[in-house]
Amino acid sequence: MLKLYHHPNSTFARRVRIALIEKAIPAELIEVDMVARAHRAPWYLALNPYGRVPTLDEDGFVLYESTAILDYLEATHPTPPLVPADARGRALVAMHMKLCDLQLARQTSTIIFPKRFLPPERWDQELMAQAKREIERHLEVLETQLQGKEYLVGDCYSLAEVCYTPFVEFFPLMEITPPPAVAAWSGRILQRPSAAQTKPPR
Ligand SMILES: N[C@@H](CCC(=O)N[C@@H](CS)C(=O)NCC(=O)O)C(=O)O
Repeated sequence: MLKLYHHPNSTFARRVRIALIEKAIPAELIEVDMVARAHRAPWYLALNPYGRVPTLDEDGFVLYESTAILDYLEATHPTPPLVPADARGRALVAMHMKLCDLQLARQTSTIIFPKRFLPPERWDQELMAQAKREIERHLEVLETQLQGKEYLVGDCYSLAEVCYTPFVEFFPLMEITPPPAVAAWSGRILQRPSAAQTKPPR
């Protein structure tokens, strides 16, 4: 049985929970009590030396990094597919997954971690404003790519959308008004049952 170490408020772990639901893969979800710093406890560091969630454990095979886990689930549970069949389609999905991490996830964390978990006097407003500008620039690129399309690649919901879902959730908290095609696309992906069932409590 597959085990997933996660936290309900974790954006990166949510990606994996979404894929598990989309693919109807049975898994035991183990909540790591991050408030109690269980992710820094020796037992957890023995699994994932970086002390982050998600971590997957399948009969002793341990894997961390959400995108690596998503690729593994796709390889081991190819139906229903979350990547296109052709090489170019797959490469485009990989490109979007990477760009989501580089151009949105990192900058989103800079803004939402303080907003969700720290009092305003501890916010680095300058850093947060810079992150917001970077996100807005990235959304302009996505806006162009999404013209006339419902999804980023091959016009099918894919791992690219799985990666983006937890981060587009926080446009309102980040006070970001996405351009129209990005707004429609985010609404579409947030409406999926897999997104609704994994919505973070906070
Ligand atoms: N690149 C990692 C990022 C994972 C990550 O940063 N997870 C956060 C929760 S959303 C975490 O565990 N943070 C705890 C820490 O860094 O101490 C992935 O894609 O899995």
